[in-house]
Amino acid sequence: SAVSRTLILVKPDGVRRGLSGEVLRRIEAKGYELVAVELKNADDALLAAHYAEHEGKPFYAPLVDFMKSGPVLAIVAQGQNVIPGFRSLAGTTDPTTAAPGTIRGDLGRDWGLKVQQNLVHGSDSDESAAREIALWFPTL
Ligand code: DAT
Ligand code: MG
Repeated sequence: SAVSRTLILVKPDGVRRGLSGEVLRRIEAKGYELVAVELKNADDALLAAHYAEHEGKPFYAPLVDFMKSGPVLAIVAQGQNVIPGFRSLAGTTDPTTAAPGTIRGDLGRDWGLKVQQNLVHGSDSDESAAREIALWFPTL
């Protein structure tokens, strides 16, 4: 299989809690290569495009508001099977039940808020990765 790239975000909760380095450490410890890393303040247009698949869902508006609540660390990582590989490192969506050993399982929890603040995003397919990398890193 070919080397691929994925778009990873340390969400505002992760940046606020000082976990950017811990997420980068886990990506690198797994053996993935960092291609681009940049702290960004996402705007409505970027987030509407990034989360287009979720438009209309009840958590969509609070999710976009949360993603604008502070800076996001945007990362492009590269390696064999990095797309499913990073999803595996991240753990399942709900941090309460994400497996121990994963980023969300070890470091995330339910804070009783309107949206799941689960520390990281990772692209879920080749198509999503290409689309999301173009959105977050248009010059890459
Ligand atoms: P993932 O981030 O695991 O790919 P997703 O793409 O289904 O999950 O959803 C995007 C984000 O939206 C997710 O990271 C947290 C939030 N979210 C998803 N489902 C939710 C729900 N039922 N209630 C609140 N927030 C939710
Ligand atoms: Mg997703």
